[in-house]
Amino acid sequence: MPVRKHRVAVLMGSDSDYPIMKAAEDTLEQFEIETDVRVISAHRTPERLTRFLAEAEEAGVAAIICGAGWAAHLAGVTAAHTTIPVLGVPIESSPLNGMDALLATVQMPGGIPVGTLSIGKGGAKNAALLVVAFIARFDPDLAKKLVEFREAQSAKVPERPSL
Ligand code: RP5
Repeated sequence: MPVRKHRVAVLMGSDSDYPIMKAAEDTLEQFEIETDVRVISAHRTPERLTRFLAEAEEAGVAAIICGAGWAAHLAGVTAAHTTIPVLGVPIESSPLNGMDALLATVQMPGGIPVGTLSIGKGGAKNAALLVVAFIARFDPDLAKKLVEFREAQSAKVPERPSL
C-alpha cells in the first residue's frame, strides 16, 4: 500500500459511538487520508489518552476528531493535552439526545479551542471534511479532490423533486 501523506486520528468515548464516528473514518478514507481510529474514554481510560497523544505528536497527526456523548469531555481533555487541532462531535447517546454533549463540547472557555460540529453522523462527516479543507490549503492534490467531491455532490441534487 502506498504511503499516505496525511494522518488524522478519530477517537471515540465508547465502542457504542462507532456507528456514528465511522462517518468520519469513511470520509477521510475517501480522500485517502490515513486514519488512526481508537476507543478512548476521557474518564474511563484517561491514561490511554495521554499515551495515545504522545504517539500522535510523534507520528505527525494533523488533526484529532473526537466523538463522545453525555457529559462529553473527550474533545476538551484531548485539546488540553496537545496543540494538535481538535474537532469535537457531540453524540446523541444520552436521554438528552446529544444536547448535553453539544454544550459540553462547544462551550470551551477561551484558550483551549475545540472546533465543534453538529450532533451525530452529519457532524462526524463534516469534521472529516473540515480537516480535509484545512489540509487542502497546503496540498494542491487534496484541494483538487475536494473540488471534485463538491462537484459530484452538487451533481446528485435533482433539479425537480420526485416521489
Ligand atoms: C460516553 O458515554 C460515550 O462517548 C458514549 O457516547 C456514552 C455511552 O457509552 P457506553 O455506556 O455505551 O460505553 O462516554
